[in-house]
Amino acid sequence: MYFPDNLSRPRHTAAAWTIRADCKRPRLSDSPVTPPACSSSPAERPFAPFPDQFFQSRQQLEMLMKTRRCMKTFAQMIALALAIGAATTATAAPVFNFQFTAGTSAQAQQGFITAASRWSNLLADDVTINLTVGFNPLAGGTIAQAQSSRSLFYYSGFRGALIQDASSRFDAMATSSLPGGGTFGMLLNRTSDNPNGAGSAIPYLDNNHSLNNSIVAITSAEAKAVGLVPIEETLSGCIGTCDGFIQFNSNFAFDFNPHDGVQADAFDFVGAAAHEIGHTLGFTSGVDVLEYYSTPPELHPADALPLVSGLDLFRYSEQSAAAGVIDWTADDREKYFSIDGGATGIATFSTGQAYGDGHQASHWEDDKYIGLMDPTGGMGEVVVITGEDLLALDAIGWDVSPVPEPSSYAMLGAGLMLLGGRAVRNSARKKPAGC
Ligand SMILES: [Ca+2]
Ligand SMILES: [Ca+2]
Ligand SMILES: [Ca+2]
Ligand SMILES: [Ca+2]
Ligand SMILES: [Zn+2]
Repeated sequence: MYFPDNLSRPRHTAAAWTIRADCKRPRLSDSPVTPPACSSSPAERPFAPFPDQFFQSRQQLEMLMKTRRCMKTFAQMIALALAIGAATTATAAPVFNFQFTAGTSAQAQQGFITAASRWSNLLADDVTINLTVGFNPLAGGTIAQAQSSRSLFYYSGFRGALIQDASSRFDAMATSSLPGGGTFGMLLNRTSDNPNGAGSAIPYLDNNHSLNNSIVAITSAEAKAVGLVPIEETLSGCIGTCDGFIQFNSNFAFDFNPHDGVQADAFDFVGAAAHEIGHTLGFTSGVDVLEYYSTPPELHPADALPLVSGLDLFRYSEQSAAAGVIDWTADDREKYFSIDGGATGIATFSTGQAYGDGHQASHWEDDKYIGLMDPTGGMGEVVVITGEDLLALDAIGWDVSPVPEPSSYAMLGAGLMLLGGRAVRNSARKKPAGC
């Protein structure tokens, strides 16, 4: 993938999730095969990533060991999200326009609509998001496929739009953490022009004000949320113009009604659909693309990868924060979400499938129960939007509605302090006890 000098949009490569038959340790692979018919013990359940793709071809499935302690953490997150949601009042909200692929069942259609309403109940941007969604038999072990439209913008223009759009105190922090002027620096690796050697994993500081320091790749839904006008486009599979295309595999077992819990042998359809929509809204990282193009002969120079996402502008590591820049490397060093220039880590991100922790960088760190944008979800697991998910979307351009009332506001602050304490400046990495 190489971009010409003019601002063309990135190419989208749909990848599919597949499951390789391996009862003890199921994995996703590129070869479509039949999902294993495993029986799962209460303590160790097969775990599937949320169905998505972001330019990825290599996917993995992992096991989850759930402890009571983790469940408690998760319950606390749910309580936090509910406390925020409870204060919702009528205001402007995103409108989700659905096109359904032929054969999508009524309950699946309703599942998508319910998932979207979770977002529109929490966001106040007066925008229309066009999604083509489907629930159909897909080949082999593919659980689902999804992709988002993106447009490239000059960083200076995007930053200006974010400043104009700022409405919460978190927005004020986030925008003031962004470098002024027309470019931003980053810690980077694996490019063909890495000064440590072509494709080297050793991070280097790229602060040379060139193309990849001047351009950001923003999902079209997120662009709308900050008042920018994205290129109208369609994606393979979409009906008409679309901001996202999401398709679930009807060969898998899904529970369409999470209100009474999710069946132990099924995936939470509404939660998974909300997760996919979350990517379309802009919870994504260009590091997944860097990974994809980091193996010879696919190596690219830095300027061929002007794909820093809105969320990546708040992606830091201890090392990048020390250098005053974001971290856009593909490796397994800890990366975290920060809206104060890296001083405070709010939550940790996944670090990549090929060179990181095995999960797409477009997610929170796996199994920390940070939020909906966790990379994996298990059968029987109910997944919900948390304060961390909302804070991330708030920072990248969404209006989280309403500005939380004092009680829930304080709760959000408490949540932030709690999470900030787990992070990042300590070189000693501490997992939450019991998880
Ligand atoms: Ca550069
Ligand atoms: Ca998980
Ligand atoms: Ca905001
Ligand atoms: Ca907005
Ligand atoms: Zn995902």
